[in-house]
Amino acid sequence: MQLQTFEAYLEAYELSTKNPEQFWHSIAEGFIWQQPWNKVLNWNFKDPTIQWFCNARLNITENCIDRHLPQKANTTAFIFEENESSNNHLHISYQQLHDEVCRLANVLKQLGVTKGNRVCIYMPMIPQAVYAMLACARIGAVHSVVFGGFSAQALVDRINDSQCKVVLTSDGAFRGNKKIPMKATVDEALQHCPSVTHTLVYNRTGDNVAKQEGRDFDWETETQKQPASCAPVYIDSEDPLFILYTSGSTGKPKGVVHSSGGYMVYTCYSFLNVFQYQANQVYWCTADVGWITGHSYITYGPLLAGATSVIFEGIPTYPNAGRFWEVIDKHQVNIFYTAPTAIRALEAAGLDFVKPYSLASLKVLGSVGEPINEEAWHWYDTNIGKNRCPIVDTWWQTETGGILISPLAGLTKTKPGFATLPLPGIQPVLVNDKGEEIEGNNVEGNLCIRFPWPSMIRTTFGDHERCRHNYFATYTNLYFTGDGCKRDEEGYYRITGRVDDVMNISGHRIGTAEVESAIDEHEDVVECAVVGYPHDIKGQGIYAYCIVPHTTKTEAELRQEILNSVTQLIGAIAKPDKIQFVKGLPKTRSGKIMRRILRKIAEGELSNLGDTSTLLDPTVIEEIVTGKL
Ligand code: 7RM
Repeated sequence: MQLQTFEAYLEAYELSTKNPEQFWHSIAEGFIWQQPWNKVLNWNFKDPTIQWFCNARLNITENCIDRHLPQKANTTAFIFEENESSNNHLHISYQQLHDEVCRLANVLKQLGVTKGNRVCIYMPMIPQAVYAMLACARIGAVHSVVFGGFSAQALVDRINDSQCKVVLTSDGAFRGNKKIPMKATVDEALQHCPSVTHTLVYNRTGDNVAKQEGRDFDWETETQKQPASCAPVYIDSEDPLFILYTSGSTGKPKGVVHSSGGYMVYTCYSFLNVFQYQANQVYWCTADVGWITGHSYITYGPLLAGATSVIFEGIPTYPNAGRFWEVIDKHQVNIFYTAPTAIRALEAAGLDFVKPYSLASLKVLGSVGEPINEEAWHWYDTNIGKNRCPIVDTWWQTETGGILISPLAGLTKTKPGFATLPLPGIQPVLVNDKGEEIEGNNVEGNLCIRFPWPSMIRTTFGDHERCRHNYFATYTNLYFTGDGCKRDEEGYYRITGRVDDVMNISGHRIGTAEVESAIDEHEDVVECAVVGYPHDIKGQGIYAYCIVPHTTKTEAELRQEILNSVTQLIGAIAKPDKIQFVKGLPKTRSGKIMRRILRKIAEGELSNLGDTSTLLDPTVIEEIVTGKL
């Protein structure tokens, strides 16, 4: 399954495009299936219908855990590094992982959860979050992890959309020098979530939290009552494994649905090949389990590969900006996978925070979530990798389930800013706005994928039409990523960023429409428009233009209230960096806001606003430009 040379990659790539079914068939044979498939692939992008390993049955946790027990019962699956550095860090062996997951799965059963039921997971970055995902998968339940930074309202929207029955949470979370309430947020949300019958609350911070008799149960009390074994429930390869909500160009986040069999095969394959994980190495992905990176490359990929990984509860800058480097030395991390925004923030903090650490254990560095600028790439390469660790710039999406375009560490020659080449099985295509394929090298276009891969999105929960419309309708017979992309003279891919109304703030995907509708909730705001603009640390910042014709408040008061509204409706990650009050917005005669112009202004490209002749009232531009923040 693991490619050893660049030539082997080229060979695998060729086979994977000439005969994808044969290619994936032989990779899938490396897993435990309760029942084999009778057809590798059944698909069309018109509906879309995508089925991998048809009619096979499996349980992914058997592949993540049980399969490793004969050899690795005492091998560490996770090293838990707490928010506050301590010497009693926790090593969780594969056997312990097995026992914890089984006990929790038994509790879920007792709470009435059965195959196909949805379970919401709203947890800090602690091992229990991973146990929670696996416990669901153990019994065929579908998990929906909601990032702990989302607000009660965001939780309500996600719980109700997929009708979750149970919520797994904790009293609170440690985050740097702060304690973040979680159960209180869940309580607030559950006033509006009739589908939820029970919660299970893990005691992390020890804070006193309200318990509703009959509804809320204590995690440890309940798990301790259960036996440490639970037979895996076998499900169809195409039965859903999880739902993960992600932002698109409308105000309502969509529930991306991932399957079980295909997702298993691809996350394991991509993990082993991109990072070139070797037995006994220590791997650390700094993502939160609330994002797809946490799902595929903290929980499933590494466990499927039998790896040892670090789970980190803290933040990069607490107690100081040397925290990542301290943890790398402490646990002798070999493979380190993080986001450009973190790299830029730590670069800004200065090299004094890097100097105390040797970083000699590092072998491979990874980047994910947004384009990595060349400067950050070189800083990472020089100061962290000491010019001896390949950097894998991994391009992928919530919808793709796994890494699609990336160097294979040590095999593919890297180039700063380039995600380089597609993994085996991935057929990228660049198209122009008419949907015509742009062939050859040294070209630029919209990035699409021509052929299915095992971990791709199957549907958007409860709304298959939305899935079709969003990803498969823009260009006939292609999956459209929403990203712009260049292919250079040697065929290397460089992702240039979103071409739709999705922003990427510190690697978090946020729709402009979501932020707009949160701002519009303010009673004095009659209309607003939100765009992303370049930000030194975050990659993109949020720029909001608001029309407030009548108000009794000062601008400072209004700004604060708008920020509060966004925090309440979405979460602090979506707070605008800049709010400009304007009299009007640039609109076409048909009333459409011309974001292109607003984006240019926010970017500071004032001399080159493009064609403004179709504007209803060109004078608004002048006012906006004059008032630019
Ligand atoms: C994994 C993840 C997806 C969007 C995607 C891109 C951007 C992600 C890279 C990247 C340039 C990269 N999933 N993106 N990785 N852009 N280079 N290596 O981030 O669903 O949250 O976001 O992120 O725009 O479409 S996501």
